[in-house]
Amino acid sequence: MRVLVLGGDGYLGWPTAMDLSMAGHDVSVVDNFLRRTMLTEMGAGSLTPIQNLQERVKAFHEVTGLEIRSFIGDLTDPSFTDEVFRAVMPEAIVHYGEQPSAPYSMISRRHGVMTQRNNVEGTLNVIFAIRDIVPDAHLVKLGTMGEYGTPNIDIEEGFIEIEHKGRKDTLPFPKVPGSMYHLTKVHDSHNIQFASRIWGVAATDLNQGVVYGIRTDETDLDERLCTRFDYDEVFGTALNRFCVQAVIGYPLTVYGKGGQTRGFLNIIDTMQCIRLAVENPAESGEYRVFNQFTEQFSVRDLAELVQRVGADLGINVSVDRLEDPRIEAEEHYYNAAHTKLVELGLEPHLLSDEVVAHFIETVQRYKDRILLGPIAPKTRWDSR
Ligand code: NAD
Ligand code: USQ
Repeated sequence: MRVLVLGGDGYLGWPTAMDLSMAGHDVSVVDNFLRRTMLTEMGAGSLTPIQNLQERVKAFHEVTGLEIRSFIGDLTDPSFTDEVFRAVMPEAIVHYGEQPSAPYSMISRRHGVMTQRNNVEGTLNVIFAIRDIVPDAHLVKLGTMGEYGTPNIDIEEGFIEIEHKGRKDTLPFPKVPGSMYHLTKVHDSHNIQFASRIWGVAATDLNQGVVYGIRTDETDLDERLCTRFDYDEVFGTALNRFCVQAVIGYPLTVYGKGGQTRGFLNIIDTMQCIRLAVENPAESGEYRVFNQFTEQFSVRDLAELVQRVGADLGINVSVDRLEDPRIEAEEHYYNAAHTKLVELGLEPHLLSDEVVAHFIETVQRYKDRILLGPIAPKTRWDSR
């Protein structure tokens, strides 16, 4: 299948492009290097020594003999987006190409507006390009579990059956997102569902949980193929940060009470989920939603796990309870359905002491590259 991976230079996009290519698909990627630019703005950088996109594509060809085409440009530019769609004529589009950080979107008014424009406008251009150029293509869009927030009821997969004043309907599950970034994913979901309803676009909205991990089958082939790995307060995610902190003896940064519970998945399972979604497409006019995570943990659970595994490895890990820089529930009910990808064939790689030990050992290889400055949380939800 001809697959276009938008955001193909990113943490998840680059390994996905390689994974789909190895699975026999004809892969092209698009990126404007926004992620690299934002890390420079934050004075931070990837733990892993990543190559530029051109070098990655060249190294992948040398190692596997396979070609990945690359297009450099901005999805918020409609003529660039249309040009890429006409050049590739994709049958499936995997859309990762957005600003993915909740803290970044909360730094200032400028960062919030930029995030909303980048994500919502880019996705609108993708929707219109599908409508006008490849109307039979399947859009696989990365959304987030954070669209739902933390309601005091079970979270369903996209839709909920409601009985109201004696009448029943199945409607989109209520959304209560926690940042300007998470809001963009809600706006995207509405726009994509509209495109399915009105123009018949086939779409899969993947409400993904927090991803952890650094290695996939393809990144292991050659060090030049490694993916980026961020651990700073703005772009690093919880477990990834905790493993880096453990390695350098920095007390784990648990925000508030640490009862914040989220869905998590290994980067290896992100690859599996995308392949399953691409190879089992939605029907024309269908808008389906999968909750993409394999298990749920509180931030406190994760810190305790890293502390225990650290002790087994002879590392003394301490845990710091910091004032929560975000405005969020620090203890709450959380029970989210996640069966649809398993029904399609997902075989989860669950978190265990061995997985964390292996993860910490991989981080140790790059210990000398860790910068201390960007680790402590500075971005506050209540800043002006
Ligand atoms: P990332 O920032 O590494 O990847 C996104 C890529 O898209 C970057 O390379 C960036 O340069 C590119 N991009 C952004 N805006 C663009 C534009 N306007 N035009 C062209 N390219 C653009 O982020 P990631 O962690 O790999 O996340 C990928 C996607 O998955 C995001 O949409 C994110 O919201 C979603 N997601 C990530 C996680 C996670 O834990 N990493 C969890 C749930 C959902
Ligand atoms: N947290 C800490 N300490 C830290 C970092 C985070 O306690 O050092 C807490 C946060 O307060 C939050 C939770 O851990 O309650 C998750 O935060 P995170 O930074 O790991 O993840 P989040 O901001 O939710 O965003 C990440 C990705 C985003 C994706 C989202 C999935 O960056 O792209 O959409 O995970 S979800 O959380 O399901 O919305």
